[in-house]
Amino acid sequence: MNNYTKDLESTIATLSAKGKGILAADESAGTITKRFEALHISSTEDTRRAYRELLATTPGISEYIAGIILYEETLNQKASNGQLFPELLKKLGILPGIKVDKGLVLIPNTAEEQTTQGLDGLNERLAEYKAKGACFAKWRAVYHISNNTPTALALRANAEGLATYAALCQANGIVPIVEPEILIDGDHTIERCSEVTESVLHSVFHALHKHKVKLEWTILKPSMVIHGNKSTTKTTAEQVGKATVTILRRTVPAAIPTINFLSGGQTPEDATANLNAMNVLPGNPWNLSYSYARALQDYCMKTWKGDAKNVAAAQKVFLERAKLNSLASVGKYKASMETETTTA
Ligand code: 5MM
Repeated sequence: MNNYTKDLESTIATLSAKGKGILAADESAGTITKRFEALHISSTEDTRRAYRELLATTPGISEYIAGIILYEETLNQKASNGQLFPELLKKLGILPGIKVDKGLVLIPNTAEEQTTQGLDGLNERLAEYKAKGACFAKWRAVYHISNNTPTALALRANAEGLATYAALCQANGIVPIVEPEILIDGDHTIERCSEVTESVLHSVFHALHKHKVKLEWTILKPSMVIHGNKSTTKTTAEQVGKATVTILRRTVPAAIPTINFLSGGQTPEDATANLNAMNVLPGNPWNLSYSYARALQDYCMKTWKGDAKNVAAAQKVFLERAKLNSLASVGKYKASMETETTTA
């Protein structure tokens, strides 16, 4: 027990609420600039602020979104009404979170495998983010699938990073989102993805145990078990749902209250259908929900186009997409619910 027990319990209860998920709006300046430029939207501090404000202030969104992961720039920004984002979100019934990793670096002497940096000074940064209102945090580790990767070295380095970060978060009263992302890039089969996901999750939970991370106050944000985006063998939502739940049951303790998936480059419709397919399976001990960035935002950003006159239309598209994912998180989504509004 630490002084922050009440904070951690209250944050995890809010983020695990049935039918709700998390919005990842923590794209670093480089990533959001790439997304904006693809749509001919200029990326400035102000356009990034305006876009994040559009998402946060979507009328009714707190029914489907319990928390938003912010990038540090947004945590320190004021919305157009003069309120700082963390304050604005809390008033809207949404918990503010913060991405705390500092991106990926190559692991020398490997086939371009990567690990995540940002542990130096993290304790101090977490205390500062907590004082600024952040209730939860996110750290992403990345794994590449090939015949020879991920290597044991990459598994160990990334698991240690995730667990060190998670323990520091809890010591500062912040709920950690532990995000081991197995990239969808490649021609691998769903079977190979199953094998890799089992090894990755096993190594992550072993490290969390060694670092005495309290699983009851931890959120897992994994990728789904799915075929590679260049694979010639495609899989159905039912196959993805079953394969993902099979591996989660082998590796993730029931003490984890909620698993919130990343979308990882799947289409918005696939990410929703695949999540639904997991939730129609009986007997899952955890809440299975979403923490999508692209799958929640893609159609919304395309509708907005950087133009203030499109804000209401973009918010409508975002709300509809969030609603469909909320339905999928309780196994009540059907492909026939997709309309032109949800797909813009
Ligand atoms: C928002 O994208 C996050 C990574 O951003 P940077 O590469 O700019 O640091 C990423 O961690 C994201 O939160 C997750 O991958 C989920 O996003 P998707 O688009 O996969 O749902």
